[in-house]
Amino acid sequence: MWTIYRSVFSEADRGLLVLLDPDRSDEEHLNRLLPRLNDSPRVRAVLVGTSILMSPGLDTFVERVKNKCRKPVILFPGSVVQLTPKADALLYLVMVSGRNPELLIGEHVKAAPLIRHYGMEAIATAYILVESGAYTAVEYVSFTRPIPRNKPEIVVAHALAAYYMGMKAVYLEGGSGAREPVPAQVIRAVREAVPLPLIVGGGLRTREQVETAFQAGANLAVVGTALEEDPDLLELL
Ligand code: 1GP
Repeated sequence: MWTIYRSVFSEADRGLLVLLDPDRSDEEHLNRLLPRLNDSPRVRAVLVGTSILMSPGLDTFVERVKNKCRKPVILFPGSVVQLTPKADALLYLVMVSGRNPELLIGEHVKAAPLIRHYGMEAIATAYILVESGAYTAVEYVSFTRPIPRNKPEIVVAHALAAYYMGMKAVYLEGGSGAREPVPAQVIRAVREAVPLPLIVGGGLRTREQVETAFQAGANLAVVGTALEEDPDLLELL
């Protein structure tokens, strides 16, 4: 147990998580992107997930990813329908920034027997949505409001609560395709208050933005949309 957590999540280190949306990753895209991940020491793991899964065959998708890429594959599920035993681990996301009971405990109860059956590593992760300058899919689908981006102290209170509850990581999320990434001052405030691996994602498109997140204290930076648009960007991140 905790093999993936120990190898991928570290409070003292920095790395990239590459997010694959199964609905937006066709064979050509996988062929262009995945072999490069093997060669990149910065890439720690592949995340697989989306807000609403439109296409069937998640098992097959994860198998295809694993056939082409040696990095661990971690599920980043929008709901319980996005579980598959083919992955190496699961971000057991608790959307602590919202007050939607389904995303605080409901989906988790539905998923728990399957996780047990699969023998899968479930990494309890405080998922905190931060306002990013635009209305995002995750805001709409989750029926939650993001925390204002100019209120780091509110973000800190949520992250601390998750830490005291025993969660194993914090994910600061701007939303896929966010206009503005999570502000450095928010990342820094959480880093100073909470001794947990810190994941930051949403709207990261350039090396400068990724470095800003790392400098502020992120351990893992998630990049999805930018690599969907241009896999060549990986070398520049
Ligand atoms: C979304 O944080 C991830 O959940 C990645 O966002 O698609 O904007 O890179 P992007």
